[in-house]
Amino acid sequence: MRDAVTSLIKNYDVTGRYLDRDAIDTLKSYFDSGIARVQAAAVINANAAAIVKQAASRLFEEIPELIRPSGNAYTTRRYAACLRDMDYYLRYASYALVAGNTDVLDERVLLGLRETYNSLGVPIGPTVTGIQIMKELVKNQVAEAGITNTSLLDQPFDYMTRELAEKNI
Ligand SMILES: CCC1=C(C)/C(=C/C2=NC(=C\c3[nH]c(/C=C4\NC(=O)[C@H](C)[C@H]4CC)c(C)c3CCC(=O)O)/C(CCC(=O)O)=C2C)NC1=O
Repeated sequence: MRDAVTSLIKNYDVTGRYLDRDAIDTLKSYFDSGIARVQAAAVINANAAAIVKQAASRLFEEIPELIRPSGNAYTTRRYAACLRDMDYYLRYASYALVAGNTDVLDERVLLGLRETYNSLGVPIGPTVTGIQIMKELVKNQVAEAGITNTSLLDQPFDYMTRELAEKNI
């Protein structure tokens, strides 16, 4: 599992280079955004349960078929599995946000996920919608907490949706 710093060092070490201008710029921008990343992670932590609950109810409002008898989130067990999955996406997004790197998402979340979803008939499109709804809710809450740099939040959520959606083709 890597973060912005360790992945940069690895790239330079492979070719035995000192940290050049580009490396310094990358590091500087990571450290400059560090406080905002940590503050946003704290907002997520303080509101995680509410964010998941709100995002799920918006998702089921937008796509009510999911919780109808033929839907994948129908039955209490599957409904709970769906909310648990959303909670996973939110929690790992907060890790990737602090790390400034999506490696943790590849390693812990996305590896083999699509195959699992396909074999269980969990629909990818609505999952992507659920992740995007959480991103919006988080960005709003983070902005309300006075953190202006909310675009930092795009990367982890967009990465998960891109990886899930793209490979579904
Ligand atoms: C930390 C990394 C991690 C992830 C991401 C993960 C996902 C994950 N979701 C699963 C199931 C599931 N996932 C869903 C999710 C949904 N159904 C819908 O219609 C919605 C679109 C969506 C919620 C947004 C459902 C309903 C199941 C149960 C499916 C079944 O058993 O039939 C399963 C199968 C095993 C199980 O039920 O626990 C896995 C492995 N597990 C992990 O360890």
